[in-house]
Amino acid sequence: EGDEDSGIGVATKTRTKTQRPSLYRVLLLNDDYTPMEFVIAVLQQVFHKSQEEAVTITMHVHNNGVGECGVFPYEVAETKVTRVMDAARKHQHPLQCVMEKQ
Ligand code: NFA
Repeated sequence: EGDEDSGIGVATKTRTKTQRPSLYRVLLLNDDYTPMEFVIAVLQQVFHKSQEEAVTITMHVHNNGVGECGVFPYEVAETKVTRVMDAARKHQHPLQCVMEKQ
């Protein structure tokens, strides 16, 4: 007659907290001078938007002052902001693109 198992044990499994990458919202800001067609082209080329999506976002920014182009991990967001700002500078448009932690 052996001793009975008490049924009480010590949990030993390590539960590692999953590390999810921080996400950043990339935003376009309205201004009075950047041509609509330039903004539409940037949204298609940098953010892989369709013509229809690009027009919708451009009109949203135009009407509301700001609009979202997408949500990305930090380095991807940073690269897209740089591409937009480089294109705007090259064409001497005042278009501003920023990122913010989601
Ligand atoms: N407001 C600009 C214009 O009337 C168009 C624009 C849209 C600029 C979105 C910047 C962002 N030409």
